[in-house]
Amino acid sequence: MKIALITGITGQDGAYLAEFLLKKGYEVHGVKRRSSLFNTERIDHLYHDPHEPNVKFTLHYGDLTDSTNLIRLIQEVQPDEIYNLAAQSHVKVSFDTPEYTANADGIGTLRILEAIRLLGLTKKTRIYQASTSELYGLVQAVPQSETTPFYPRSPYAVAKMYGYWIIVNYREAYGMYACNGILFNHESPIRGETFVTRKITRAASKIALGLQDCLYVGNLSAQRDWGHAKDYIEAMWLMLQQDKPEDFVIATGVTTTVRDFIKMAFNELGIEVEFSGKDQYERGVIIDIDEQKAIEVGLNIDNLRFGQTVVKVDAKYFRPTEVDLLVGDATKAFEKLGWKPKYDLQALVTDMMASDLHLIKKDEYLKKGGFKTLNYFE
Ligand code: NDP
Ligand code: GDR
Repeated sequence: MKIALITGITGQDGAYLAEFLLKKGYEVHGVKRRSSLFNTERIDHLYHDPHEPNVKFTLHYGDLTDSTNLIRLIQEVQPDEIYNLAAQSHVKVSFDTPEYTANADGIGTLRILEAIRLLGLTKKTRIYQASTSELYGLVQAVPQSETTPFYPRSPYAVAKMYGYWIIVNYREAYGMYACNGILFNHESPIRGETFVTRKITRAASKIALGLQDCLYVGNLSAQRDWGHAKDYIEAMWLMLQQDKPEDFVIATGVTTTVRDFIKMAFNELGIEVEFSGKDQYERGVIIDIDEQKAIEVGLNIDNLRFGQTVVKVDAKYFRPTEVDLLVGDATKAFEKLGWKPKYDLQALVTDMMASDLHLIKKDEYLKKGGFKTLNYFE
């Protein structure tokens, strides 16, 4: 039985990957930061009381900023594979916490590599590094592939650039099986709520149910290559099963603006939104309602009216430096890994909208019944 150690287990990708590896028969260990709340909602369904026999899923307290903790953990677990998914992963937040982001996302990667080396595990332990399309930053060429030059545009991307190159360096210097997955944006129903796709699917559901007036966003013209996280975690695993370690771009090859993502999300509810105006003054307005579809998904159409402004721009969401256009060329992964995404953008939006509409209806139902929901701060 193979043993995997996942950092960032409580995050979107960590949760999907843990489930995937357990299904493959792995013993899975996860590194979890101490927090004042459990913060295990994404992995609760995988957890078993450690007193039960044959438990295959174990959580350990740890942090990528703590070398001794990582050394001790890796020594204890003796993993065959490490998936380094932990990171301060929010690009906008990295402008507010640049030093911490560099420490966790950049030096954190080095700490894991050094732990493997110090423990004499360079020939045993394979490592996957969560690299990112943010490395491409300021557009040099499209579509972006493994050979496109990097030009990072945020403290997050600069920290990840260090992570990328230290992986390459340790592979070359010490013969370690270490690879970078240069993953383009991937989303899901369990995506963090402050990333733009999830912010949109939650807001569209709330607006349609009459619980929120308007969605405030930043740059509507940014273009992203959005895939489904369930497809992307499979590529991570495939990268560690090859004869030799290599870096791979993982992407769908299709790019879409934030504006069009919003339209698609509202469309799932039978609501057509049109945009007009420029820059900070751009607005999204309801221009049509497919009443039959709206009723089918459980909306009260009295909550909605033509001409209602449902999207506004708030400059506070603009970034000091933006990444305008990402679209990936994953030909190498298609050919060498045999990887292929199962979800296209429409299937992703449908999945996320169905899930958020359900969650928000459930929340409302509980509130009406007098029960306090988990969203204390709403
Ligand atoms: P999330 O933000 O959902 O999860 C990040 C995880 O890292 C969480 O478990 C978080 O813990 C943990 N973490 C943060 N800081 C530390 C630290 N100092 N020590 C230990 N753990 C820490 O990210 P995703 O699942 O979306 O992404 C996974 C990885 O892939 C990240 O490295 C991200 O940068 C990268 N990536 C993501 C892409 C995407 O589109 N999703 C695309 C390309 C790369 P906690 O729950 O306590 O906050
Ligand atoms: P990104 O994802 O920065 O690409 O990083 P995010 O969803 O935050 O932004 C995508 C694009 O949407 C624009 N945008 C907004 N973004 C947010 N969060 N909130 C808004 O209100 C908003 N309005 C417009 C952004 O400016 C941007 O252009 C994600 C993370 O998962 C990284 O960890 C990962 O490395 C990259 O994807 C690939």
